[in-house]
Amino acid sequence: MQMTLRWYGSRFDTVTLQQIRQIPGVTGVISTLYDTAPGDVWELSDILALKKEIEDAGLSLAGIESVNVHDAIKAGLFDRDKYIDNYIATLENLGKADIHLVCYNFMPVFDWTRTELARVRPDGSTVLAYTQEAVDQLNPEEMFSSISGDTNGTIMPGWEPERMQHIKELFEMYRSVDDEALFSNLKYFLERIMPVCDKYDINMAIHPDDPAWSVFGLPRIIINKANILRMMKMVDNPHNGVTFCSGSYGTNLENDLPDMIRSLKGRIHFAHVRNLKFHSPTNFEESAHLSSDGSFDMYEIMLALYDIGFTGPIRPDHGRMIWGEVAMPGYGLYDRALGATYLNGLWEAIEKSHRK
Ligand code: CS2
Ligand code: MN
Repeated sequence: MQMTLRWYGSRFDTVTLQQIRQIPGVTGVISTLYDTAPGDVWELSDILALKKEIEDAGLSLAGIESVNVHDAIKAGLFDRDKYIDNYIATLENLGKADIHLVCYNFMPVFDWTRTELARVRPDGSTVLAYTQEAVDQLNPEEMFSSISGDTNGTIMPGWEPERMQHIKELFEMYRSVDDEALFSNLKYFLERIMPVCDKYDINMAIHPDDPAWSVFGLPRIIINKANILRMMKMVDNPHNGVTFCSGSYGTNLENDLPDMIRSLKGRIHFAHVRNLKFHSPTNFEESAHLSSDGSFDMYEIMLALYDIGFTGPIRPDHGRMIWGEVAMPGYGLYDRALGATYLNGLWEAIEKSHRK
């Protein structure tokens, strides 16, 4: 595996490439053109400039997170082909720039949903958290305003203010889209993009829905083993693969994470590894990565990745806010650096204990 960190680009991230370069064992970043909107064609020159900036700092651009999918594609609207053509043009430019990993998601309206961005833990750190009770009391249109005060002045991925202004229309767009329709819209999209992925050897890695159940009555399909295996089968091409995000699949305690990893052998192209601490099955917070700080056995997760021969990029996912850092919630430097170091330690121990 290759240890990486997510980086939003020098104009948007509080963390610098020079800082990332000093985290032992982190050799690359996962980045994006953060100022593009879903449906835009990414220019080759912009991609190459991003790549050069990263390489000049002594790191590699290990993949893109995310190339976001336009809602017309997810909702299966009449004009979806135009947006798929644009997506294909972006993939073509990424392929020309020698980039072979694209993370994306297929969640209607919202990307991940949290109800608190700065829950205070006993040690004084703050973390992202979720309670179903809070969601049940909220009108989806209020969701954004209820958390926007805690973003530390940053733009949260998937929660761009311009997008949130149109939230009513977005909900309207998905009114007749149920799980089956969403599956079939995903199949249509994948079938259209697979030829360009085959041509440039681009691994598409779908990110799970977070939390892994329906929120605000919206359909959600990338939530468990049965559904993800169905998706792998419905477009049976190795380029149709998965971002295995332990913190997202893990929101549903019925998901057996190591078992899911083993069942996806050969199709996991990217891994997000983080821990959650549950107070009840629908009240959880994003704890430190260490097993004992949360509810997951991180050793077993890393061992499962090792067992399937995982060689792709991996990254610590959301970190806590510690040591007075002010950054995009989940994306500060300090706790993600601790997470990367811990995961690297687990990996080293697993590798050495498997030496014949
Ligand atoms: C998130 C998402 O958990 C995560 O990694 O922060 O925003 C994720 O990057 C997207 O859903 C992937 O498209
Ligand atoms: Mn993730």
